[in-house]
Amino acid sequence: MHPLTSYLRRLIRHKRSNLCVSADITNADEMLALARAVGPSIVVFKTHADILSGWDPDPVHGTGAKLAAIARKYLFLVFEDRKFADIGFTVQLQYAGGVHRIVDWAHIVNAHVISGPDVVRALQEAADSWGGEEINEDVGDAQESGSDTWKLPSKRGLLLLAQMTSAGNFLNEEYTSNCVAIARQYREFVMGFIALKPLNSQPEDDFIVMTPGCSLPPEESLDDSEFVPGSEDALGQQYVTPKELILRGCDIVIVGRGICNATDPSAKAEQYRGVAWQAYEERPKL
Ligand code: BMP
Repeated sequence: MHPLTSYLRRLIRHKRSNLCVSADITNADEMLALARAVGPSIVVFKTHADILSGWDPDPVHGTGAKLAAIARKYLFLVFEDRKFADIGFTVQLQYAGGVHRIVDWAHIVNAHVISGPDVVRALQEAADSWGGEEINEDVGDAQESGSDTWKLPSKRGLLLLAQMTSAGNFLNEEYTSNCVAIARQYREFVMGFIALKPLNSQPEDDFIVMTPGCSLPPEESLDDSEFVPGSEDALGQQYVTPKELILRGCDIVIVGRGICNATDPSAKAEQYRGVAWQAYEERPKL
């Protein structure tokens, strides 16, 4: 199993959380404030670094380093939703270079395999040659864990976009099964998928599935920041309830605007955590 997958599964049980908050906001300091506010309720914090104004590129005191420190304090993983999709040579530069130097601070990234399997090999090479500043850093200062020591694995992980939530997308069944085949080829780097359901079908498969397009039903939500499950936003995003996604077998639900735009994001994240965790506990165990 990928070391970050076993770490994440342990975090899920420890924090009683299957929640990833997606920071779909446009200012770097506000993104960091959101990470602190929702930190206790989540196991993954998803970013879109390229939508942020005010990104500080300083490798030691900048935005990425601050986010990584918040992640260590509250015990969650950082997932940069970069959706790499270019040729291998270019994605290596996009992953390790530029203003964001994503590999330095994001434990997890994702990629489309539309350009073929070498995108995965290229990202893996870049991850393997990363300096690994966080190598086995002791993050045991985290709250309720008592004497439990949390060793963050030094490896980076990748999710493949095997299915998408947007109406009319072109990721058909054949494409999805090709993603699974590529993931099996690169098990030491690929942790799992962005998908609408679990995709494990062989005994040795232990891929994580994270699923966006998640919204509380109106009777459970007092906030009008949310979209009604079964409906779409104005641009084709389709929603399902957290309960349904977890009962389907998804490991982690991803919530963006439902939490970011709520009047109290911290309370809202806690509400989503509770609903998703309850469904997880109700789900028959394998
Ligand atoms: P929201 O909960 O506000 O709809 O946000 C969903 C988030 O998940 C966005 O950041 C989007 O980029 C991401 N996402 C998605 O919605 N569908 C996909 O198929 C893949 C994604 O990464």
